[in-house]
Amino acid sequence: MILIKLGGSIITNKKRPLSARRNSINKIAKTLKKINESIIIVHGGGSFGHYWSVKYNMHTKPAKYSQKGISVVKNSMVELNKIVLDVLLENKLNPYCLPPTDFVSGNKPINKKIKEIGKIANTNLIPVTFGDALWFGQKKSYILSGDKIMTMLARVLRPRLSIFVLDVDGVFSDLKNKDLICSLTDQPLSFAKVKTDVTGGMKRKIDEATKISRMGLNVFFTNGNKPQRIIDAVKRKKFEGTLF
Ligand code: IP8
Repeated sequence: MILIKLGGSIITNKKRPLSARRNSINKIAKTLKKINESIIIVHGGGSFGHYWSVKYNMHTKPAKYSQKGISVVKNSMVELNKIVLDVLLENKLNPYCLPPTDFVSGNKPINKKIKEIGKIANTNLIPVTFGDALWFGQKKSYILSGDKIMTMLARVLRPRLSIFVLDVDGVFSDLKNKDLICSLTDQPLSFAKVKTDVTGGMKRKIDEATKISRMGLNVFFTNGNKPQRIIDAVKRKKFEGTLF
């Protein structure tokens, strides 16, 4: 089983609110068609969910955010999800839409439901889920990142490979020179102060990827603008990106 996170920066244009990168999604879908293993897809919010989360000042910490905000963020994620599902269908893949409310209660994963997702993936359907605004209980809500969903799913399903598909080649040791770290071992990293999105950008991804790799599982960051790299990694040909 291959677990794939399509980052918001690769499936949307983060510089333009509410604009999907249909071409990129299409190219990635064509690539996924070449994988002969069960796949689960998680996608991020990009210029849909993040745009509205910022407008309504909503974050990953459960709090009493605007009710309107919850609705609007959720609605935008459904819209983006529909675009992803449509492109997958156009490419004759069989997406099976699963909003995170299907397997998360409050902020706790429901393991029985996650096991079911594994079974669905084994029947030639591709479960597709996404980061979302979720009800937490006691009038609180929060933004659940797709990166966190990756960890929830990996813990129960133990995929052979978890791939984070990004808009950059992988993790850079130096942002200016773009020095790519090809292999990350368990060493503490320090982060440059860069502007991130509401769920924490690259740092969040690295945190979640580290958690998954500590479960004894392989995690790989790669550039979705070069989708062949996804296939090369899946087919164990070569890893062009950052391997955890
Ligand atoms: O882009 C966050 O998911 P992420 C989704 O995977 C929203 O962090 C609603 C902002």
